[in-house]
Amino acid sequence: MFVDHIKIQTKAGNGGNGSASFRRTKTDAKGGPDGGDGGKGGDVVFEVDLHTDNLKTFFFQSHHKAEHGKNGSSNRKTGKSGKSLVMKIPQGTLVYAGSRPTKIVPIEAPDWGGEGPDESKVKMSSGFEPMDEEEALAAEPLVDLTEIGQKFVLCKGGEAGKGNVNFKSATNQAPTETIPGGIGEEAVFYLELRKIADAGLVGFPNAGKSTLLCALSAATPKVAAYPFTTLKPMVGVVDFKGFSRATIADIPGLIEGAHKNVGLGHEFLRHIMRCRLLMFVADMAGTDGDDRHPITDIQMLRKEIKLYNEDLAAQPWIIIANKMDLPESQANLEALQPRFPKIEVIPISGGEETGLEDLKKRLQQLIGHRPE
Ligand SMILES: Nc1nc2c(ncn2[C@@H]2O[C@H](COP(=O)(O)OP(=O)(O)O)[C@@H](O)[C@H]2O)c(=O)[nH]1
Ligand SMILES: [Mg+2]
Repeated sequence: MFVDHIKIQTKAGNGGNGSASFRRTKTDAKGGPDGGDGGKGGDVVFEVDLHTDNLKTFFFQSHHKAEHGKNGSSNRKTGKSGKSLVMKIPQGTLVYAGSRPTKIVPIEAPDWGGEGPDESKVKMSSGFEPMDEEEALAAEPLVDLTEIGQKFVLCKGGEAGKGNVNFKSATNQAPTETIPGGIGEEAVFYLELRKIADAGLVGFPNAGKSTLLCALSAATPKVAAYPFTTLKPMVGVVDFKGFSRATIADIPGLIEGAHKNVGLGHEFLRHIMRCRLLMFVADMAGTDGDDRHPITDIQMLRKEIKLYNEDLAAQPWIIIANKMDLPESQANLEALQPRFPKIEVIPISGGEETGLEDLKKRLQQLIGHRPE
């Protein structure tokens, strides 16, 4: 399963309460205040991870909480801070606010006991007011997470409470005053994985990918600036009849052994996942060497993709049978289709620009959409 957008709800830990306590020993029956501070609540944090390529973990669990801080105790003992929850997310994740904060008003309830404020005893609004998806996505994202290791705090943990030891003064030797721990933030977010294009071209070098992309695109394909990749995808916009279009990416780098991360293999595969449709371009004449044949070319490419990731292998794909202007191509086409009986094969010549109208019609049905 490949998940590229999802809604999540997160809650940071509450701060632990400060303690109200007085030193009591055999020799000192009326000791001063010794109530320690609470611990800080844990944050909820995103961290960009090289080995995470989609948002599927959030599909199975949409609510995420960090730990509460522990309460302070006598003997000036500070409560332990709550552990932050660090969640791994893929490069190119856009984070949108999905809620607005509302005011949290804790009532006075110093004796919460246990760990952190007991929310049933805290009078507060829910702390956030959810937005609907349309409203959330219309706004600018909060952050575009592009660097491996980059972190982003989604919800800040509550402040640590203060024990009565802090409130001793010349005029008050026995303060009972404490500050309860702060409430950890809670919020909703929409996550979206940046898509490179609607369709991605996959093929061996010289299969004719660049030529095809130029022939299909209204304007010359542009090198897309994707801060999260060292590959330089060329992205072209294909205009269809009516008010509809699609983007197609030519991402260089897929070679045999890509799943073992030879060359830029992994990087290629990670990014090709972000296309809705994979277009396998085959040189039907097998012009690129004596031992090359379009059937084995496609089989090898499919194998690379399967070995890398089953999710990627399950994504929709078609075969573009290219270079049909060359004499050997027709016989190879007749042999190819029965080998992939469930897969649509579209014969074209990118060089001669034949078959492109039929290809465009199919692409419109498969990936056409209104301009954004
Ligand atoms: N005969 C023929 N040659 C083509 C066709 N499409 C591309 N070529 C040639 O094949 C070579 C490789 O094309 P290119 O688009 O650079 O392939 P890429 O490496 O997959 O991007 C070039 O010499 C093209 O002129 C085609 O439909 N017919
Ligand atoms: Mg090329």
